[in-house]
Amino acid sequence: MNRVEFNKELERKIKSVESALKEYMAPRFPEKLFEAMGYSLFAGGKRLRPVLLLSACEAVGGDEKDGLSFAAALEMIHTYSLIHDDLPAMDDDDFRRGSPTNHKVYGEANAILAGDGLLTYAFETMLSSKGKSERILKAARIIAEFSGSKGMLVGQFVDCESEGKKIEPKLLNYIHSNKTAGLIKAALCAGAVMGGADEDITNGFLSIGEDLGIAFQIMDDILDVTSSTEVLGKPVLSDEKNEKATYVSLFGLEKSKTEYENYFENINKGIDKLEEKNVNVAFLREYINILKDRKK
Ligand code: GRG
Repeated sequence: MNRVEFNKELERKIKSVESALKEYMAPRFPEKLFEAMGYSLFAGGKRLRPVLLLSACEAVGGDEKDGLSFAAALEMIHTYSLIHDDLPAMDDDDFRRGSPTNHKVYGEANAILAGDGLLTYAFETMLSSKGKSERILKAARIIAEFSGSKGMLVGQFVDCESEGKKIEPKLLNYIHSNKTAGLIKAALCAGAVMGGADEDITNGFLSIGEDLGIAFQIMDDILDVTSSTEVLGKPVLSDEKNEKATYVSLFGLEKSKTEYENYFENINKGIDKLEEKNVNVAFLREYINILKDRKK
């Protein structure tokens, strides 16, 4: 797949996700609640998790329509997590995706409800999908676990509990293997399941998701100290403000960059293994390696 074909395909996938989200989020009563949910959902996210989900689904021979409602639902869950993470009780941030945070516009109570609304609506969306019910139930369960009791929620909890404390690298990895990698693993595994992958192939995606999630967090920590508010669309140096241990604060900038490279070496080995098992990894490989150079 050359760069022109890749760009065209990426654009097409993002457009599909945008129109699915627009359809699901058509205004309804109470309008203000759906407006608050849509405000953050359509604030300009990269749509990373939906694109990963669709790529995994197609890589194992599935069709885009098999994964689309799950891709949209996962973006709803991701957006809920950002709305709640920005609340005064958590990171207390004023800007996200280049705009004022949800609670700054709609007030704290409505922002909590908008997040709750996106989370519950995500499950309504997944479980209303058309397709093979066995796959739908399995993929919805994967997303439930990685968003909650075996993923993001647990990581966020331990992260909040660790604020202001000196933590060991092992705990930092535990936090991000759950918090940030949770939804990335959910994207790849649920996409694979919706595309009809067996256990062995799904586990291959799981291991790529684990490494990609941690690498994604390492870059987030690097950008927090090296980028600017204008580029990121959110405040920089926020980890220091919140007294959060990060890869950079624990290992320094240079070692964090080396670790980042190591994770990508592993990710590419994981992709090679899937390719050997006849998974069509062409788009996924290109996408993941473009993500490596992300600036925001
Ligand atoms: C509230 C249960 C709960 C969890 C919140 C994910 C999270 C947990 C908090 C966000 C903190 C953070 C900035 C983590 C770094 C990784 C991350 C999730 C970055 C944002 O994701 P992107 O870069 O954002 O995909 P866009 O805006 O492009 O969607």
